[in-house]
Amino acid sequence: MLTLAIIKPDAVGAGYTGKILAHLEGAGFVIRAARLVKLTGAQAAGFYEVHRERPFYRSLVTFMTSGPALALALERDDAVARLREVIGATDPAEAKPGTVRKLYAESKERNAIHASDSPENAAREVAFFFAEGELRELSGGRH
Ligand code: 3AN
Repeated sequence: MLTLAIIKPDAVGAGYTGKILAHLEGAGFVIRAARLVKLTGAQAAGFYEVHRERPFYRSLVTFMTSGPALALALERDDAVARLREVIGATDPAEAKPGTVRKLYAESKERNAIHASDSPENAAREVAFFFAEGELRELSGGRH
C-alpha cells in the first residue's frame, strides 16, 4: 500500500532531510518515488483545498511555498496508518517521543512532514505529485 509524505520546507531548510529519510526507511517504508519540489501558490492551495475554510489556510500555503520540499511516495503494509504513527501529532508539543515531529518539528504549522490521513487521500495525493510511470517497482533487496 502507498502513502504520500512531504518533508516540508522547514525541515528541508534545516538540513533534516537525510535524517527523516533514514527514520522513514528504518520504520519499514520503501521509497517508490521522490521529487524535490518548490510548490507554487496554486499547487499548495490545491493540495490543501480541504483546509480552505480553516483560519491557518493562507499562512499554511505561504509556508509550503517558502522553499523546497521533498515529495515521497512510500510503500509499506498499512502505510497510511503506520506513517501517521511514525510522524506523530500535528502539534510537536503533543507528539510522542521518538516521532518525526517530536524530533524535528518547530510548531503546529512548521511541523516538518505531511502524511496522507486516509487511503482515499493517499491515492489522490500520490497522483498529485507522481505519474504512474514514475513509481519504481518493488524488487530485490530485503523488501
Ligand atoms: P496533519 O498534518 O497532522 O494531518 P492537518 O491536516 O490538520 O494536520 O493540518 C494540515 C497542516 O496544516 C499541518 N501539517 C500544519 O502544517 C497546518 N496546521 C494544522 N493546524 C494548524 C494550526 N492550528 N495552526 C497553524 N497551522 C496548522
